[in-house]
Amino acid sequence: MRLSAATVGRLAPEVERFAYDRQLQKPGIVHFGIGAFHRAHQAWYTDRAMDCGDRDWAIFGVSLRSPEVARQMNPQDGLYTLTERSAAGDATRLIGAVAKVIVASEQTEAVIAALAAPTTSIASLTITEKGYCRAADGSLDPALASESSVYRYLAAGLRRRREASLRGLTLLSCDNLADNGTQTARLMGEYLERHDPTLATWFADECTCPATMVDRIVPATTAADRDRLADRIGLRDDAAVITEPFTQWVMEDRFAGPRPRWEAVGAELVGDVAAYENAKLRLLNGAHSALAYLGLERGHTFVHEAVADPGLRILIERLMREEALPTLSAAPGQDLSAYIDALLARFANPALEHRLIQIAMDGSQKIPQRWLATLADNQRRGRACPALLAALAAWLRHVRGDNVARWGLVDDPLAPALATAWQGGDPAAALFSAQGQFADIWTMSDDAHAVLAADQGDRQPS
Ligand code: CS2
Repeated sequence: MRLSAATVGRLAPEVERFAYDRQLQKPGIVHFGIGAFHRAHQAWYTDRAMDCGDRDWAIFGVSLRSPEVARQMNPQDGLYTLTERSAAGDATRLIGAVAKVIVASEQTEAVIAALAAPTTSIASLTITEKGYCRAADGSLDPALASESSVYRYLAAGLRRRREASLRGLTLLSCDNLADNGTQTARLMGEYLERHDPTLATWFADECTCPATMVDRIVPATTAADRDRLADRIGLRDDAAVITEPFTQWVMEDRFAGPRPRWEAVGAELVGDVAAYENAKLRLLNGAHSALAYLGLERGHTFVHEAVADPGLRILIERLMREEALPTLSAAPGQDLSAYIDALLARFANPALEHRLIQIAMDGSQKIPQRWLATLADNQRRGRACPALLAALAAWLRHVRGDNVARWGLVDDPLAPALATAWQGGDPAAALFSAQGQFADIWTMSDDAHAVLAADQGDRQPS
Protein backbone atom coordinates (compact mmCIF):
# COMPACT_ATOMS: atom_id res chain seq x y z
CA MET A 1 0.00 0.00 0.00
CA ARG A 2 1.29 3.45 -0.95
CA LEU A 3 1.82 6.44 1.36
CA SER A 4 -0.85 9.15 0.94
CA ALA A 5 -3.11 11.40 3.04
CA ALA A 6 -5.61 8.53 3.22
CA THR A 7 -3.12 5.86 4.33
CA VAL A 8 -0.76 7.89 6.51
CA GLY A 9 -2.36 6.56 9.71
CA ARG A 10 -0.92 3.16 8.90
CA LEU A 11 2.70 4.32 9.12
CA ALA A 12 4.79 2.40 11.64
CA PRO A 13 4.85 4.24 14.99
CA GLU A 14 8.64 4.62 14.86
CA VAL A 15 8.25 7.20 12.03
CA GLU A 16 8.50 10.71 13.46
CA ARG A 17 5.80 13.05 12.11
CA PHE A 18 4.69 16.67 12.01
CA ALA A 19 1.80 17.93 14.12
CA TYR A 20 0.50 20.86 12.02
CA ASP A 21 -2.66 20.66 9.93
CA ARG A 22 -1.55 20.50 6.29
CA GLN A 23 -4.98 21.48 4.98
CA LEU A 24 -4.70 24.89 6.63
CA GLN A 25 -1.27 25.80 5.20
CA LYS A 26 -1.19 28.23 2.27
CA PRO A 27 1.80 27.99 -0.07
CA GLY A 28 4.41 30.64 0.74
CA ILE A 29 7.28 29.20 -1.31
CA VAL A 30 7.48 28.25 -4.97
CA HIS A 31 10.42 25.91 -5.40
CA PHE A 32 12.06 25.13 -8.76
CA GLY A 33 13.91 21.81 -9.01
CA ILE A 34 12.09 19.66 -6.50
CA GLY A 35 14.55 16.76 -6.56
CA ALA A 36 15.92 14.68 -3.71
CA PHE A 37 18.26 17.41 -2.46
CA HIS A 38 15.49 19.95 -1.91
CA ARG A 39 13.31 17.36 -0.22
CA ALA A 40 16.14 16.37 2.13
CA HIS A 41 17.22 19.92 2.89
CA GLN A 42 15.06 23.07 2.53
CA ALA A 43 11.73 21.19 2.62
CA TRP A 44 12.88 19.36 5.76
CA TYR A 45 13.81 22.66 7.46
CA THR A 46 10.49 24.19 6.38
CA ASP A 47 8.51 21.21 7.67
CA ARG A 48 10.14 21.55 11.07
CA ALA A 49 9.68 25.33 11.10
CA MET A 50 5.94 24.79 10.52
CA ASP A 51 5.99 22.20 13.26
CA CYS A 52 7.36 24.89 15.59
CA GLY A 53 4.29 27.02 14.90
CA ASP A 54 5.16 28.88 11.69
CA ARG A 55 2.21 28.93 9.30
CA ASP A 56 1.57 29.20 5.55
CA TRP A 57 4.95 28.16 4.24
CA ALA A 58 3.75 25.17 2.26
CA ILE A 59 5.91 24.55 -0.80
CA PHE A 60 4.57 24.56 -4.32
CA GLY A 61 7.10 22.39 -6.16
CA VAL A 62 7.97 22.95 -9.81
CA SER A 63 9.82 20.43 -11.90
CA LEU A 64 11.57 22.08 -14.84
CA ARG A 65 12.62 19.01 -16.68
CA SER A 66 11.26 15.63 -15.72
CA PRO A 67 7.66 14.59 -14.98
CA GLU A 68 9.08 11.89 -12.70
CA VAL A 69 8.91 13.79 -9.39
CA ALA A 70 5.27 14.76 -9.99
CA ARG A 71 4.47 11.09 -10.59
CA GLN A 72 6.26 10.18 -7.38
CA MET A 73 4.74 12.85 -5.16
CA ASN A 74 1.25 13.80 -6.34
CA PRO A 75 -0.35 10.35 -5.87
CA GLN A 76 1.04 10.64 -2.31
CA ASP A 77 -0.59 14.10 -1.84
CA GLY A 78 2.93 15.55 -1.59
CA LEU A 79 3.80 13.41 1.44
CA TYR A 80 7.15 11.67 1.60
CA THR A 81 9.62 10.39 4.15
CA LEU A 82 13.18 11.38 4.91
CA THR A 83 15.51 8.75 6.33
CA GLU A 84 18.75 9.73 8.05
CA ARG A 85 21.13 6.84 7.55
CA SER A 86 24.36 6.14 9.41
CA ALA A 87 26.22 3.22 10.93
CA ALA A 88 23.86 3.65 13.92
CA GLY A 89 20.87 2.73 11.72
CA ASP A 90 17.96 4.49 10.01
CA ALA A 91 15.72 7.20 11.48
CA THR A 92 12.68 8.22 9.40
CA ARG A 93 10.49 11.33 9.48
CA LEU A 94 7.32 12.05 7.53
CA ILE A 95 7.46 15.42 5.73
CA GLY A 96 4.31 17.39 4.95
CA ALA A 97 5.77 20.66 3.66
CA VAL A 98 5.25 20.04 -0.06
CA ALA A 99 1.68 20.80 -1.12
CA LYS A 100 1.95 19.65 -4.72
CA VAL A 101 4.33 19.30 -7.65
CA ILE A 102 3.74 20.46 -11.17
CA VAL A 103 5.73 20.02 -14.36
CA ALA A 104 6.45 23.53 -15.65
CA SER A 105 6.16 22.75 -19.35
CA GLU A 106 2.77 21.07 -18.85
CA GLN A 107 1.18 23.70 -16.60
CA THR A 108 2.91 26.98 -17.29
CA GLU A 109 -0.05 29.10 -16.18
CA ALA A 110 -0.17 27.32 -12.81
CA VAL A 111 3.52 28.16 -12.20
CA ILE A 112 2.96 31.83 -13.04
CA ALA A 113 -0.16 31.98 -10.88
CA ALA A 114 1.71 30.45 -7.92
CA LEU A 115 4.53 32.99 -8.27
CA ALA A 116 1.98 35.80 -8.47
CA ALA A 117 -0.10 34.62 -5.49
CA PRO A 118 -0.25 37.27 -2.72
CA THR A 119 0.74 34.60 -0.16
CA THR A 120 3.96 33.71 -2.03
CA SER A 121 7.07 35.44 -0.69
CA ILE A 122 9.93 33.22 -1.80
CA ALA A 123 10.94 31.54 -5.06
CA SER A 124 13.73 29.13 -4.23
CA LEU A 125 15.95 27.21 -6.62
CA THR A 126 17.84 23.92 -6.71
CA ILE A 127 18.19 23.72 -10.46
CA THR A 128 21.83 22.51 -10.44
CA GLU A 129 24.75 24.42 -11.88
CA LYS A 130 23.68 23.97 -15.49
CA GLY A 131 20.19 25.32 -14.79
CA TYR A 132 21.63 28.85 -14.57
CA CYS A 133 22.39 28.83 -18.33
CA ARG A 134 25.77 30.50 -18.11
CA ALA A 135 28.14 30.97 -21.01
CA ALA A 136 31.83 30.13 -20.52
CA ASP A 137 32.53 33.71 -19.37
CA GLY A 138 29.81 33.48 -16.70
CA SER A 139 27.28 35.75 -18.45
CA LEU A 140 23.78 34.57 -19.34
CA ASP A 141 23.77 32.46 -22.50
CA PRO A 142 20.65 33.79 -24.27
CA ALA A 143 20.23 30.65 -26.37
CA LEU A 144 20.32 28.36 -23.33
CA ALA A 145 18.06 30.71 -21.35
CA SER A 146 15.37 30.86 -24.02
CA GLU A 147 12.17 28.83 -23.73
CA SER A 148 12.29 26.35 -20.88
CA SER A 149 14.68 27.98 -18.39
CA VAL A 150 13.72 29.09 -14.90
CA TYR A 151 14.14 32.74 -15.97
CA ARG A 152 11.16 32.57 -18.30
CA TYR A 153 8.79 31.45 -15.53
CA LEU A 154 10.24 33.85 -12.98
CA ALA A 155 9.94 36.76 -15.42
CA ALA A 156 6.27 35.97 -16.12
CA GLY A 157 5.51 35.61 -12.40
CA LEU A 158 7.31 38.82 -11.46
CA ARG A 159 5.56 40.72 -14.27
CA ARG A 160 2.20 39.65 -12.94
CA ARG A 161 3.15 40.67 -9.40
CA ARG A 162 4.19 44.11 -10.60
CA GLU A 163 0.95 44.49 -12.55
CA ALA A 164 -1.01 43.54 -9.44
CA SER A 165 1.06 45.98 -7.32
CA LEU A 166 2.25 43.14 -5.11
CA ARG A 167 5.60 43.28 -3.36
CA GLY A 168 8.66 41.62 -4.91
CA LEU A 169 9.91 38.12 -4.16
CA THR A 170 13.03 36.74 -2.56
CA LEU A 171 14.86 34.60 -5.11
CA LEU A 172 16.74 32.07 -3.00
CA SER A 173 19.38 30.09 -4.86
CA CYS A 174 20.29 26.89 -3.00
CA ASP A 175 22.76 25.62 -5.59
CA ASN A 176 26.48 25.00 -5.28
CA LEU A 177 27.64 28.12 -7.11
CA ALA A 178 30.16 30.56 -5.70
CA ASP A 179 28.29 33.68 -4.58
CA ASN A 180 25.00 32.15 -5.69
CA GLY A 181 22.93 35.15 -4.60
CA THR A 182 24.89 37.70 -6.63
CA GLN A 183 24.99 35.35 -9.61
CA THR A 184 21.23 34.82 -9.48
CA ALA A 185 20.57 38.56 -9.29
CA ARG A 186 22.94 39.27 -12.18
CA LEU A 187 21.67 36.48 -14.46
CA MET A 188 18.00 37.26 -13.79
CA GLY A 189 18.78 40.93 -14.40
CA GLU A 190 20.49 40.10 -17.72
CA TYR A 191 17.49 38.03 -18.80
CA LEU A 192 15.05 40.84 -17.94
CA GLU A 193 17.19 43.50 -19.64
CA ARG A 194 16.85 41.54 -22.87
CA HIS A 195 13.15 40.77 -22.56
CA ASP A 196 11.55 43.48 -20.43
CA PRO A 197 13.86 46.31 -19.30
CA THR A 198 11.27 48.06 -17.14
CA LEU A 199 10.71 44.82 -15.25
CA ALA A 200 14.49 44.64 -14.77
CA THR A 201 14.31 47.93 -12.86
CA TRP A 202 11.37 46.70 -10.75
CA PHE A 203 13.25 43.47 -10.04
CA ALA A 204 16.34 45.39 -8.90
CA ASP A 205 14.24 47.61 -6.61
CA GLU A 206 11.71 45.13 -5.20
CA CYS A 207 13.36 41.70 -5.12
CA THR A 208 16.37 40.33 -3.25
CA CYS A 209 18.66 37.37 -3.91
CA PRO A 210 20.35 36.34 -0.65
CA ALA A 211 23.41 34.10 -0.83
CA THR A 212 23.14 30.66 0.75
CA MET A 213 25.40 27.77 1.64
CA VAL A 214 23.53 24.48 1.60
CA ASP A 215 25.00 21.20 2.75
CA ARG A 216 23.64 17.69 3.06
CA ILE A 217 24.82 14.61 1.21
CA VAL A 218 21.85 13.04 -0.57
CA PRO A 219 22.55 9.93 -2.66
CA ALA A 220 19.97 9.07 -5.32
CA THR A 221 17.32 6.78 -3.79
CA THR A 222 17.45 3.26 -5.25
CA ALA A 223 14.73 0.64 -5.74
CA ALA A 224 16.40 -1.41 -3.00
CA ASP A 225 16.17 1.60 -0.62
CA ARG A 226 12.43 1.89 -1.31
CA ASP A 227 11.84 -1.82 -0.74
CA ARG A 228 13.79 -1.79 2.52
CA LEU A 229 11.92 1.30 3.69
CA ALA A 230 8.51 -0.18 2.86
CA ASP A 231 9.34 -3.23 4.98
CA ARG A 232 10.27 -1.00 7.89
CA ILE A 233 7.56 1.70 7.78
CA GLY A 234 4.67 -0.38 6.48
CA LEU A 235 3.88 1.77 3.41
CA ARG A 236 5.47 2.23 0.01
CA ASP A 237 7.00 5.68 -0.55
CA ASP A 238 8.04 6.38 -4.14
CA ALA A 239 9.27 9.85 -3.20
CA ALA A 240 11.45 8.74 -0.27
CA VAL A 241 14.80 10.44 0.30
CA ILE A 242 17.77 8.92 2.10
CA THR A 243 20.41 11.20 3.56
CA GLU A 244 23.09 11.59 6.23
CA PRO A 245 22.36 12.92 9.73
CA PHE A 246 24.53 16.00 9.08
CA THR A 247 22.96 19.13 7.61
CA GLN A 248 23.86 22.79 7.40
CA TRP A 249 22.15 25.84 5.91
CA VAL A 250 23.74 29.26 6.15
CA MET A 251 22.01 32.18 4.47
CA GLU A 252 22.31 35.89 4.15
CA ASP A 253 19.52 37.62 6.07
CA ARG A 254 18.30 39.78 3.20
CA PHE A 255 14.72 38.85 2.32
CA ALA A 256 12.33 40.98 0.29
CA GLY A 257 9.38 39.98 2.49
CA PRO A 258 8.56 37.49 5.23
CA ARG A 259 10.32 34.15 5.54
CA PRO A 260 9.93 31.02 7.66
CA ARG A 261 11.70 31.05 11.01
CA TRP A 262 14.25 28.57 9.71
CA GLU A 263 16.67 29.69 12.43
CA ALA A 264 14.35 28.03 14.98
CA VAL A 265 15.26 24.67 13.44
CA GLY A 266 19.01 25.07 12.97
CA ALA A 267 19.56 27.29 9.92
CA GLU A 268 22.09 30.08 10.39
CA LEU A 269 21.19 33.60 9.23
CA VAL A 270 24.34 35.68 8.84
CA GLY A 271 25.55 38.92 7.31
CA ASP A 272 28.07 37.31 4.97
CA VAL A 273 27.94 33.77 3.61
CA ALA A 274 31.10 33.88 1.49
CA ALA A 275 33.48 32.24 3.96
CA TYR A 276 31.09 29.32 4.58
CA GLU A 277 30.36 28.95 0.91
CA ASN A 278 33.97 28.97 -0.28
CA ALA A 279 35.01 26.47 2.40
CA LYS A 280 32.17 24.15 1.45
CA LEU A 281 32.73 24.40 -2.30
CA ARG A 282 36.51 24.08 -2.24
CA LEU A 283 36.78 21.49 0.55
CA LEU A 284 33.65 19.31 0.48
CA ASN A 285 32.68 19.60 -3.17
CA GLY A 286 36.29 19.90 -4.35
CA ALA A 287 37.21 16.67 -2.57
CA HIS A 288 34.00 15.00 -3.76
CA SER A 289 34.74 15.67 -7.42
CA ALA A 290 38.35 14.53 -7.02
CA LEU A 291 37.21 11.31 -5.32
CA ALA A 292 34.71 10.80 -8.14
CA TYR A 293 37.07 10.97 -11.13
CA LEU A 294 40.09 9.38 -9.42
CA GLY A 295 37.93 6.81 -7.66
CA LEU A 296 35.98 5.68 -10.72
CA GLU A 297 39.10 4.95 -12.69
CA ARG A 298 40.47 2.96 -9.76
CA GLY A 299 37.36 0.80 -9.85
CA HIS A 300 35.50 2.20 -6.84
CA THR A 301 31.72 2.61 -6.85
CA PHE A 302 31.04 4.58 -3.65
CA VAL A 303 32.55 7.59 -1.89
CA HIS A 304 33.30 5.60 1.27
CA GLU A 305 35.32 3.09 -0.77
CA ALA A 306 37.30 5.78 -2.57
CA VAL A 307 38.19 7.62 0.64
CA ALA A 308 39.34 4.34 2.23
CA ASP A 309 41.78 3.72 -0.65
CA PRO A 310 45.16 4.65 0.95
CA GLY A 311 46.55 6.29 -2.21
CA LEU A 312 43.46 8.40 -2.71
CA ARG A 313 43.18 9.28 0.95
CA ILE A 314 46.63 10.88 0.93
CA LEU A 315 45.78 12.81 -2.20
CA ILE A 316 42.43 14.04 -0.90
CA GLU A 317 43.93 15.15 2.39
CA ARG A 318 46.62 16.99 0.47
CA LEU A 319 44.00 18.63 -1.76
CA MET A 320 42.04 19.83 1.25
CA ARG A 321 44.73 20.63 3.80
CA GLU A 322 47.62 21.89 1.66
CA GLU A 323 46.00 23.20 -1.50
CA ALA A 324 42.47 24.42 -0.68
CA LEU A 325 42.74 25.39 3.00
CA PRO A 326 45.46 28.06 2.53
CA THR A 327 43.18 29.85 0.04
CA LEU A 328 40.32 30.14 2.54
CA SER A 329 39.55 32.48 5.40
CA ALA A 330 37.47 31.02 8.20
CA ALA A 331 34.07 32.42 9.15
CA PRO A 332 33.83 33.70 12.75
CA GLY A 333 34.16 30.71 15.07
CA GLN A 334 34.87 28.31 12.20
CA ASP A 335 37.80 25.88 12.58
CA LEU A 336 38.67 24.78 9.06
CA SER A 337 40.96 22.01 10.18
CA ALA A 338 38.19 20.48 12.29
CA TYR A 339 35.83 21.02 9.34
CA ILE A 340 38.12 18.87 7.17
CA ASP A 341 38.22 16.15 9.84
CA ALA A 342 34.42 16.16 9.93
CA LEU A 343 34.21 15.96 6.13
CA LEU A 344 36.49 12.93 6.05
CA ALA A 345 34.25 11.25 8.63
CA ARG A 346 31.14 12.08 6.58
CA PHE A 347 32.72 10.69 3.40
CA ALA A 348 33.57 7.49 5.29
CA ASN A 349 29.89 6.79 6.21
CA PRO A 350 29.54 3.28 4.75
CA ALA A 351 25.78 3.09 5.18
CA LEU A 352 25.10 5.97 2.79
CA GLU A 353 26.33 4.28 -0.40
CA HIS A 354 26.89 7.55 -2.22
CA ARG A 355 27.79 6.75 -5.82
CA LEU A 356 30.83 8.40 -7.37
CA ILE A 357 29.14 8.41 -10.77
CA GLN A 358 26.40 10.69 -9.34
CA ILE A 359 29.05 13.24 -8.36
CA ALA A 360 30.93 12.86 -11.68
CA MET A 361 27.92 14.24 -13.57
CA ASP A 362 28.17 17.76 -15.05
CA GLY A 363 31.87 18.21 -14.23
CA SER A 364 32.24 21.13 -16.63
CA GLN A 365 29.67 23.07 -14.57
CA LYS A 366 31.12 22.14 -11.17
CA ILE A 367 34.88 22.31 -11.63
CA PRO A 368 35.34 26.11 -11.82
CA GLN A 369 34.05 26.80 -8.29
CA ARG A 370 35.36 23.53 -6.83
CA TRP A 371 38.92 23.40 -8.23
CA LEU A 372 39.83 26.23 -10.56
CA ALA A 373 39.37 29.01 -8.02
CA THR A 374 41.75 27.15 -5.66
CA LEU A 375 44.20 26.56 -8.48
CA ALA A 376 44.12 30.22 -9.51
CA ASP A 377 44.73 31.41 -5.92
CA ASN A 378 47.69 29.07 -5.52
CA GLN A 379 49.07 30.01 -8.89
CA ARG A 380 49.07 33.69 -7.93
CA ARG A 381 51.13 32.78 -4.87
CA GLY A 382 53.50 30.55 -6.83
CA ARG A 383 52.38 27.35 -5.09
CA ALA A 384 52.05 24.00 -6.87
CA CYS A 385 48.85 21.92 -6.64
CA PRO A 386 49.77 18.34 -7.51
CA ALA A 387 46.61 16.83 -6.00
CA LEU A 388 44.27 19.14 -7.89
CA LEU A 389 46.18 18.61 -11.12
CA ALA A 390 45.94 14.84 -10.66
CA ALA A 391 42.20 15.26 -10.21
CA LEU A 392 41.98 17.45 -13.32
CA ALA A 393 43.86 14.88 -15.36
CA ALA A 394 41.40 12.22 -14.15
CA TRP A 395 38.47 14.45 -15.18
CA LEU A 396 40.00 14.87 -18.63
CA ARG A 397 40.31 11.12 -19.00
CA HIS A 398 36.70 10.82 -17.85
CA VAL A 399 35.38 13.27 -20.47
CA ARG A 400 37.63 11.64 -23.08
CA GLY A 401 35.53 8.54 -22.49
CA ASP A 402 38.00 6.34 -20.61
CA ASN A 403 35.32 5.31 -18.08
CA VAL A 404 32.50 4.75 -20.57
CA ALA A 405 32.83 0.97 -20.82
CA ARG A 406 32.35 0.54 -17.09
CA TRP A 407 30.32 3.60 -16.04
CA GLY A 408 28.33 4.60 -19.13
CA LEU A 409 28.27 7.71 -21.31
CA VAL A 410 29.69 10.98 -20.03
CA ASP A 411 26.81 12.93 -18.48
CA ASP A 412 27.73 16.58 -19.04
CA PRO A 413 26.11 19.33 -21.12
CA LEU A 414 29.52 20.03 -22.69
CA ALA A 415 30.33 16.36 -23.37
CA PRO A 416 30.23 16.75 -27.19
CA ALA A 417 32.43 19.89 -27.15
CA LEU A 418 34.91 18.23 -24.80
CA ALA A 419 35.06 15.08 -26.90
CA THR A 420 35.71 17.17 -30.03
CA ALA A 421 38.53 19.03 -28.31
CA TRP A 422 40.07 15.69 -27.34
CA GLN A 423 39.88 14.47 -30.90
CA GLY A 424 41.87 17.57 -31.83
CA GLY A 425 44.51 16.16 -29.47
CA ASP A 426 44.69 19.08 -27.05
CA PRO A 427 43.20 18.56 -23.58
CA ALA A 428 44.12 22.10 -22.54
CA ALA A 429 41.95 23.32 -25.41
CA ALA A 430 39.12 21.21 -24.03
CA LEU A 431 39.48 22.90 -20.68
CA PHE A 432 39.76 26.27 -22.32
CA SER A 433 36.52 25.85 -24.24
CA ALA A 434 34.70 24.63 -21.14
CA GLN A 435 35.99 27.22 -18.69
CA GLY A 436 36.38 30.50 -20.53
CA GLN A 437 36.48 32.58 -17.36
CA PHE A 438 39.50 30.63 -16.11
CA ALA A 439 41.34 30.67 -19.41
CA ASP A 440 44.41 32.28 -17.85
CA ILE A 441 45.05 29.20 -15.73
CA TRP A 442 45.57 27.14 -18.84
CA THR A 443 47.61 29.67 -20.68
CA MET A 444 49.80 30.53 -17.69
CA SER A 445 50.26 27.34 -15.76
CA ASP A 446 53.33 25.38 -16.81
CA ASP A 447 52.47 22.84 -14.12
CA ALA A 448 49.05 22.22 -15.58
CA HIS A 449 50.42 21.81 -19.07
CA ALA A 450 53.15 19.45 -17.91
CA VAL A 451 50.67 17.22 -16.11
CA LEU A 452 48.21 17.23 -18.96
CA ALA A 453 50.88 16.61 -21.59
CA ALA A 454 52.33 13.72 -19.58
CA ASP A 455 48.89 12.31 -19.16
CA GLN A 456 48.17 12.57 -22.85
CA GLY A 457 51.45 10.84 -23.71
CA ASP A 458 50.66 8.02 -21.28
CA ARG A 459 47.35 7.03 -22.74
CA GLN A 460 45.83 6.58 -26.12
CA PRO A 461 42.57 8.44 -26.61
CA SER A 462 39.75 5.94 -26.84
C1 CS2 B 1 28.12 16.50 -4.71
C2 CS2 B 1 27.11 17.36 -3.96
O1 CS2 B 1 26.98 15.52 -6.54
C3 CS2 B 1 27.82 16.37 -6.19
O2 CS2 B 1 28.40 17.06 -7.00
O3 CS2 B 1 29.39 17.02 -4.51
O4 CS2 B 1 25.81 17.07 -4.34
C4 CS2 B 1 27.27 17.22 -2.45
O5 CS2 B 1 26.90 15.93 -2.02
C5 CS2 B 1 26.46 18.27 -1.72
O6 CS2 B 1 26.83 19.54 -2.16
C6 CS2 B 1 26.66 18.14 -0.23
O7 CS2 B 1 26.11 19.23 0.41
